[in-house]
Amino acid sequence: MKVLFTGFEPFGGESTNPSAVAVEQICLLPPPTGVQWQALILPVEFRRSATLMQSCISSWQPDLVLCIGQAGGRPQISLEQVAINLLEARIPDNSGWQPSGEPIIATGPAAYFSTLPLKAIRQQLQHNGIPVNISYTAGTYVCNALMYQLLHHLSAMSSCRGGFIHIPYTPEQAAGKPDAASMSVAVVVQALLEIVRCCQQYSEDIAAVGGTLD
Ligand code: PCA
Repeated sequence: MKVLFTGFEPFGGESTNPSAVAVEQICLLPPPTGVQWQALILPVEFRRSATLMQSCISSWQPDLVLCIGQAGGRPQISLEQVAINLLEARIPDNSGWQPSGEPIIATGPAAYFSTLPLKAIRQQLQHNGIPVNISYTAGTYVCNALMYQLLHHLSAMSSCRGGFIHIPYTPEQAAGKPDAASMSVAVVVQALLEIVRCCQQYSEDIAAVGGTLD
């Protein structure tokens, strides 16, 4: 199984983005038997992030694409269930573009669902003592747009699964922010490893009750 991880460059005034650090760190570890992995770091730009990811998918032909981004302020790993066809930027992206109220793909459906076995992953992370939820909103910024464009791209390919995972602030980022929850990069790396194992093990999701609206 070939696994492509993507992470993002820093944005929004932060000097680091732990999504990039985590995907680079996991790819330095020996992968589980039967797995090859690689990491791609993407710019926080609505259009270019998806173009770069899609050209990597076309050339490397992964079986699984796990896109990671930061949702600072969330207290747990968020397994995103849904990406919506909407660009609504609270702040400009790193190219200076600040779209509002536009579709990502004018002819695309309103939403796409993750094709990862989210409930099996949630169970596995909880079993390993890692805070996690299934989230029904990936926001309306670059992460949602990347997830939407990923799933649009994969909808034409039957053999590749993909989805998006948001991660909290690191303890270092949270240190200057009152009441901000955090998670170390080491725990995020452990979570990513468990997610890959789960995707190896489960071709179908398990039955369980749902997620939360954040
Ligand atoms: N998080 C942003 C974009 C890049 C990132 O890491 C988001 O949630 O849209």
